[in-house]
Formats: sequence, structure tokens, C-alpha cells
Amino acid sequence: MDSSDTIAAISTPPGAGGIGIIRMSGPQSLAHLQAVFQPLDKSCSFDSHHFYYGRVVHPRKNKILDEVLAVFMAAPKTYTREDVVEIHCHGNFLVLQSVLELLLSLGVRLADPGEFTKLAYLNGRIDLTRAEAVIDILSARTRKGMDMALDQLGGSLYSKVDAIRQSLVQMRAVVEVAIDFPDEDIEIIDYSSFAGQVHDDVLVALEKLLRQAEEGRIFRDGITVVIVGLPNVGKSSLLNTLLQEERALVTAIPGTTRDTIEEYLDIQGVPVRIVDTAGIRKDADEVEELGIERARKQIDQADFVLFMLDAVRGAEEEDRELYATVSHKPLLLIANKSDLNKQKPQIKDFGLQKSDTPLIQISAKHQQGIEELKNAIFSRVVGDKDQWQEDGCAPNIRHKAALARAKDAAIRLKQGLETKITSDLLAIDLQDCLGELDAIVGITTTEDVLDVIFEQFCLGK
Ligand SMILES: Nc1nc2c(ncn2[C@@H]2O[C@H](COP(=O)(O)OP(=O)(O)O)[C@@H](O)[C@H]2O)c(=O)[nH]1
Ligand SMILES: [Mg+2]
Repeated sequence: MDSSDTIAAISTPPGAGGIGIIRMSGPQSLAHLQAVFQPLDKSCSFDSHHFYYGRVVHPRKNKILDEVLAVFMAAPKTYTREDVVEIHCHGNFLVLQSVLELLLSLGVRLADPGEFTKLAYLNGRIDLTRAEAVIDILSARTRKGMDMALDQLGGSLYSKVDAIRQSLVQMRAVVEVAIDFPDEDIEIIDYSSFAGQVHDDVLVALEKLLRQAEEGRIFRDGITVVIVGLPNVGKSSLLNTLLQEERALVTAIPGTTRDTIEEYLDIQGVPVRIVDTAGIRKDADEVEELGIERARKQIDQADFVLFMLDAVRGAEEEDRELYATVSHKPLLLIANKSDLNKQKPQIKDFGLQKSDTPLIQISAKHQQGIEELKNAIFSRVVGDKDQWQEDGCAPNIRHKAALARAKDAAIRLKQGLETKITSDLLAIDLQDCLGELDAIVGITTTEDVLDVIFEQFCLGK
């Protein structure tokens, strides 16, 4: 990355849309805009943060590429803190591609994925946790996941990590003085009050953030739930009912579903990838056999299984055999077609080996018991750990690993203070702890870690 580069990319997704936006950032942005854009108002002075109407015209061919709105935004009040230009074209990929190619032909460089946000970070507009929040906002699948990401963009994680950092920085200043006067450690460092400070300001705070990382994980990453059962128990009907659309074919003929079908659901804020599978049975034909193969793969990868039984037919040997192959997974048992069976079967009626799993009665066809099922899935995967909302903070897996290392260093630091080790040894533990927190917010983050983070972005962000 070269700071003198001017970069550009199409910032809206491919496909037709009302508008499509090309974004450009760098010192030559305005000059390049002026080279390709003919404003309707010839006296246009490109005031910063003002929209102008006109045409993008190929300068040599004198060919109109599109009718657009263009805006120039002068540094530093921009997304990247550099000069930024946006050209709002018609939302057609061919149009956008031709305008982009024109800019590239003038010497603009195609932006890497996430490069605009990386500039915002490198130029000090946002810290690294906020840059990561942008990725989360773009990929959030539920409103709750979105709210978490917006909180992080607002600095919720940064401010908590920074508060711990400040406490450590303050102690480090004292310890550094003590290092310069090696015979006077005891007078300079108040060991017991520092040990208390490490406990209250550092350890307790780190432990809370680690808890929140664990609690937020489900809402951030979501879970994969697979519906498993013999043919015709009603798996596809359940998928359709959960999605409120006729996504999968449903017929009375066993073996209708021959492939896996997956869709996303929002269960109380948890992004759930729900997978309908081919019913697993022995005397299947060749195509169905392939579907069964896929079903088994999905079961292996699933976080959670919905094992479906027919409330009228009950369980036969084949149901029990299939159950034995999934019973090691976290699962819920579902008795479907309960509309046809007035005496609700109990779990013991199915004769399954492990019978401590909850049994939910539903009718997929008549949409009964579906809310109970969703609640049961939610409480099995989330439990009662739903307190993260209180101060809206959910560290991601990178943060979590660094927080855990910071906690180890803080424990060593506290023990060192309790046993009154020398100031130069204290300084090492202090620095270890601080270094991890600095890496979270991006003060000291290695280039390869940055690459991994910004590679997750899509083009144009
Ligand atoms: N009465 C009743 N019939 C159902 C229910 N769920 C599914 N069925 C019927 O059972 C048959 C098989 O359903 P389907 O969803 O294709 O089962 P799958 O093979 O497990 O995917 C179809 O005729 C459905 O209409 C239910 O809750 N009640
Ligand atoms: Mg099916």
C-alpha cells in the first residue's frame, strides 16, 4: 500500500439496483473526477460534501458512459481521512465496470478488499475493534448481531479495553521510576495497593470480557441445525413452516427430498443455518443414496440435531438405529404429526436408549408447537446466558485469544506483586499484559494479523 496512491472500487454489490456507487480515495481523487465528469452546471466548483449532477464522459472517445451524481469530500472529514470521491451511477454492473475501467486507465489503482476501512484505521480515524465492527455489520444476519456490531463500532469494546490499558499504563509509570532506583522498590511501589488494582481494574474486567466473548459467540457466529429422521416423518414440512415459505418439496411419497436444502433463520437473535436432509433409510435408490451421503456429512458438521419421529407411527427399529448414530450430538426430539394423535406420545413410548432428551410435540403441517420448538432450540444453545446486552459488548475470537493471554499475564503480575518481586520483573508482566491489549485495539498489531482481518472484507469497503 502506498500512501500516494489513489484507489477506487465498485462499492455496491453486483447485480441490478437503483444506484451503484464507485468510491475513490487518495490525493488525486478530485483531479480524476474532473477528468471524467462533466457537470451540468459548468460553473460547478466541487464544494466539499456537495452533490453535483452530470455525466461521466470518456475523455478521448467523447462517449457518455452514464448520467450520474458525483460528490467530492475533502480530507480529513471522510471515511478514509483522505480526499474521497463517490460517483453514483445507475445500478448496472456493466456501467459501473466501464466507469471503473476508465478511472483505472487514468492511473487509479484498484482497491484491495477492505482497503478503504484499512485506510480509516491506518490514518487513525477508527481503532482496530471498530474496523472489525464494520465487517460484522456487513455480515450480520440478525438484528441482534447487527446491534452488537453497531455497539462495537460505537466504541463499546474499545472503551473497555482502553480503561484496562490506562490502569496498566499508570502502574507502569511508577514501576519504571522504581527501575531507575533499584534499591528503593519497596518505597516507590505500593505493592499491596497495586495488587488490589490489578485485581479490580484488570483481572475482573478481563474475566467479564472473556465471559461476554463466550456469550456473544452464538449471536455472532450462529449455529447449524440439521433436521434428521426417516423418510416421510415431515422434515421438509418443518423446514417450510420455519421459513414460512414452500422452500422444499413436500409429498406423501417417501424419499422426496434427495439433496440437502439449507436456509437461514433468526431464532431470537441467533442466526440459525437450518438444513433439511434426505430421509435416511436402507432401501434407497442411487440418487437417494447420494442424498443420504450428504445428510450424513451435514450431521457430522452440525452443532445441533432435530431428530424427528412420527407421533402416529411411533418408533421402529430403523428409527432407533438412526437415532443411535446421532445421539452423541446435542439434540432435541420432535414428535411430528401430533395433530393426528390425540394421546401425545411420551418419550418412553419410542423406546430410545437415551431418553433424557426433551421431546417436543409439533404439527409441521398445521404449524402447531413451532414457537415451543424455537424456544427449546434457543434455550438449549443459549441457556440463560443472555446478559451480554447489558453493556453490549461481544469480543470476537481474535479478541478472546488476546484477552486470555492478557489474563494470564495479569495473574502473573498479581502474584509478583503479592510476593514483592523486583521492579524489572514486574515490568515484564506489565508489558506482556499491555501488549495483548494494544494488539486488540490496533496500537501494535502485526502486518500479517492486519492482512487476515482486512481480507475478510468485500471489495469496495
Ligand atoms: N397430518 C400431518 N401430516 C404431515 C405433517 N407433517 C408432514 N405431514 C405429511 O407427511 C408427508 C411427508 O412430509 P415431508 O415433509 O415431505 O416429509 P420428509 O420426507 O420427512 O421431508 C406429507 O404428505 C406431509 O403433508 C403434520 O404435522 N401433520
Ligand atoms: Mg423431505
